[in-house]
Amino acid sequence: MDAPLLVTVAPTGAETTKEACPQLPTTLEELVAAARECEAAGAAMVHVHIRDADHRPTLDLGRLRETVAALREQTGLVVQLSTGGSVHDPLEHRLRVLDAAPDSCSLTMGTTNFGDDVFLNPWPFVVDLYRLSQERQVVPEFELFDLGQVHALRRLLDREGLPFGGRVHCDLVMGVPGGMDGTADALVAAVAALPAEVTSWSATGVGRSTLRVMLATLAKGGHLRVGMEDVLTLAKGVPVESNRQLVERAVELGRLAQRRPMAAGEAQELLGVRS
Ligand code: KMH
Ligand code: ZN
Repeated sequence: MDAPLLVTVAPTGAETTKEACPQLPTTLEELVAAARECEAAGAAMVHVHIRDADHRPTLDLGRLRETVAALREQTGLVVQLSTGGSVHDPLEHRLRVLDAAPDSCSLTMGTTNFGDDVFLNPWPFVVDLYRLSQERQVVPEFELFDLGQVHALRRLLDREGLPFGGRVHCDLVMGVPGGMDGTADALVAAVAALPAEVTSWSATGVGRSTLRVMLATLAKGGHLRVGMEDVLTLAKGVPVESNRQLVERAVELGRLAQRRPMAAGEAQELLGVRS
């Protein structure tokens, strides 16, 4: 029987403007519609960044709560809120994201140069966020932008124990200018270094690394994250029109690798989120 494949969709992100990409889902209605389409196409988890009324990134708690409620009501997807936010969000606002009580939250394991900006994740912040996720019973997805962060994950688990739910899921975010390169070689090195406690992992390749990271991930038996947070073209000069296209492509490549898209219920079990 084909092995299950978790497809996570990251539909919006915090870096692309609505002006640059009008098809980016930035309103709650657009986000929910994209999530529903992506679930129908085979996604089981959604990684969420939200925008304000002017389509700018925000961590407004009221909007976050409304978003979690709408996604729970209108989809069966595992709802993961970003605690990374945008590179401009203060650390205390990023901690507050857990007040919106998502199923899962992203948790980046270290500071990364992010293009011309800095994505700040000092160790004390990582520990505070991790302890808060344990206390609030929110399952973290450890985001790993470089090999040093893989080692930092080992240190965190050694010192602070397992996450809520007892599973350890991480996502290799590859190809960010400042992080690890989006290549098969880098992926193999990162996977080889994952701590023994890791129970599942996915990867995403940013920009033009997206396809080679996807193919390398399938070859190594990992799961996939795709979406307009990470890539805006299907091929050179061919813009992505909807997140659904990216999920469909991931599901199709998965089928070729004899993997079947996991349903949301299976993803809950895989990740150890509250059901
Ligand atoms: N927007 C990036 C600076 C996450 O969601 O946790 C960080 C990011 C990671 O997207
Ligand atoms: Zn994100």
